[in-house]
Amino acid sequence: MKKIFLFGNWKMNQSLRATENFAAESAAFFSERPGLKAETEICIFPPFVLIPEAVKNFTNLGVTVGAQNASDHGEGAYTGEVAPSMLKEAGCRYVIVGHSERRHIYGESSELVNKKALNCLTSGLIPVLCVGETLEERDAGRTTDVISDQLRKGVKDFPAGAAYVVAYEPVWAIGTGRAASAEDAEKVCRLIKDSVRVPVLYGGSVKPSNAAELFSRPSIDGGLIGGASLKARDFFAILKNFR
Ligand code: G2H
Repeated sequence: MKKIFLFGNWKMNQSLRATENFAAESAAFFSERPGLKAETEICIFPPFVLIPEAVKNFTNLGVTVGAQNASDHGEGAYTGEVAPSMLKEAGCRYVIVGHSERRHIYGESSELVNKKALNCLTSGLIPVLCVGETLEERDAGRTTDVISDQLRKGVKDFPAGAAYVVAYEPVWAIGTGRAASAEDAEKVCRLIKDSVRVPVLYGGSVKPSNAAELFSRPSIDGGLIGGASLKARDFFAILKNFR
């Protein structure tokens, strides 16, 4: 049975109280299904300020914590930035880099995403490199080219054997309720897996009703889940429907 990655990207949501409640509901879920932890890698990506609270509450449940972004610089005079070394010290294991909201709202280029990813690797963090095409690119038949280009630039100069994860998130499926079909997602995830041979996640409107079909595809190792990760009930329903 393949190991499933269930990654919850909270984006700019939640609070101290919500983090505590989420942990309490997770504990209740795991006590009902004790075998599940061994088959899954669960990570929650809260906003920076909630990371210490998440680490405090989730670590003993076997749920890891990650960050949604990191600086391409080390410590220094970079107002508003957070260095990977700080995230590592705070207890993070993974860092999302190149999420489409960073690329499209904040204008991050593949070159910057690559610098961030390399900086995370140097600090012993596992980058979750996001790639994805826009609707315009898909309609123009450019999906393969766009994904290959983002991937090639994103992993440039990675040391051999570097630990990382790729998340395929078609931009048109993010937060829209319109997920890619399992067949389309599998096609792109296969393309990625054939080229980089690391875990590949699908993201974009994953929910309890479509997760089982997506995750049962051979090249999809799990999901990066936004909206449906905000409530523990929905997040674990995704897992329940699959396992
Ligand atoms: C894609 C995803 C999480 P959602 O951004 O990264 O969000 O599941 O809300 O589409």
